[in-house]
Amino acid sequence: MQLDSVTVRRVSMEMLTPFTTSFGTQTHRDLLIVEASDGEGSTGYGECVAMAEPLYSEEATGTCALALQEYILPRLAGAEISHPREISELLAPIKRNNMAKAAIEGAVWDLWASREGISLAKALGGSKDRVDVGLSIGIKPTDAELVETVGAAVDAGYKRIKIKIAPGRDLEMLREVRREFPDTVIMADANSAYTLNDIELFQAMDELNLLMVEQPLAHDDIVDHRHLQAAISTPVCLDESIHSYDDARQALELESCRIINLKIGRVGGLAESLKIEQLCRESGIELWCGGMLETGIGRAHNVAIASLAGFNLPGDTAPSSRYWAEDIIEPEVVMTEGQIEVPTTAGRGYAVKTELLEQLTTSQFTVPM
Ligand code: OSB
Ligand code: MG
Repeated sequence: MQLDSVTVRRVSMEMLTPFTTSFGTQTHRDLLIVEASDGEGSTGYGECVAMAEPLYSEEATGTCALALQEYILPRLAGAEISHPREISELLAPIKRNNMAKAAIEGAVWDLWASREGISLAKALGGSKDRVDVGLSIGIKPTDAELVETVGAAVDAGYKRIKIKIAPGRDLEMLREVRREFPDTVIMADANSAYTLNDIELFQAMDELNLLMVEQPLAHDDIVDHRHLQAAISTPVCLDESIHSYDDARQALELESCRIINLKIGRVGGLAESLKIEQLCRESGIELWCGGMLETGIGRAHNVAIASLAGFNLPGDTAPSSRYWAEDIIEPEVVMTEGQIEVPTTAGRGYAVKTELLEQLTTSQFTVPM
C-alpha cells in the first residue's frame, strides 16, 4: 500500500482532575493525533504521547510536530509499504525522536490492520481476550486524600495501584497507605527524582512489600540503577531509561532492573515494542504497558500491545472515564472487574469522533505523500 496523505492535529484536552508527578502538574493534555490515509477510503490513527514540555523526556508536543513535518513524514513520502514493520526501518537513520516516530508508525499499523480486516491486537500477535488494568495515582496534597483515592481505586477493581512519589512525599506517605491497605498490590513511581545518595530511603521501603519501585534514579541512567537494585529487595522497574530494544537488553545484562515498563512512544513504535516483548518473554523479565495520559486513540494502541503474552503484569491503561469528560473515541474504553476487553474488530477497534476531534484541534497540517 501507499500513503496518500498524513494529517497531524494538535489537540488540547482538559483533564477531569490534575495529575501531579515529581516533574510537574498536568491539567490539560496538549498532544498530536496523526491520521494516515491511503486515498482509498481507509484511515489509521496514531497518538503522539509527548508532554507539552520536555519534563518527562527530551521530546515535547511542539518538537514532535516539527520533527514529523520537517524530517519524519518526508522520509515516508512515496514509499511502497507492504508491512508496517517497514516504517521503523525507513525512519532508522533519524536518531531518537521516538514519540514523533511512533505516532506515524502507530497510524500505519492501524491503517494496515484495517485494510487486512484484522484487529490491531491480532496484527501484533496478541493472544489475550482481556488485559489487566492498574491505576496510576498522582501526588496528593495530603496523606488523607491519597488514602481516600487509593480506597476508591481498590473499590473500582483496579488490579494494582501505583503511587507517585517525590522527595518529602515518599516513605512516610507509603507507610500510611500500607497501614490502611495491608493486602493491596501497591507500587511507587519516582519519575527519576532521586540519586544513589537515597539508597537508605529505598532500603527502608523494602519493608512495605511494594510490587516494584519505578524509575527511582536519573531518566537516562542504567548504571546507578544497577547499584540500587543490588542494594534493595524491592524489584526496580525502568520507565524513562528504556528507549529501545538495546537499552532493554543492556539493562537486563547489567541487572539494573527486574521489570520493564514499556511505552510504545518512548521506544519509537510498535515494531520496537514487539522486539522488547520477545526479549522479556524469553528471558523471564516481567513487563507491563505504561501510560502517558493518552486519549482513547493512544489507549487503544496500548491495549492492543498489552494483549501479547509477555505483558504479564497489569498496565497503566485506565479507561476513558479516568481522565476525560468525553473521550475522542466511541465506544469509550471501559473497565470491567479490573480488565479491558481487547477489541476484535478491524484496526484499533474504536471509532474516532471526528467532529469532536475537529473542535479540540488548535492547529493542524497535512502532508501529501
Ligand atoms: O511515569 O508512568 C509515568 C503519566 C505521564 C508521564 C509519565 C507517567 C505517567 C503515568 C500515567 O504514570 C499513567 C496513565 O497514563 O494512566
Ligand atoms: Mg513512570
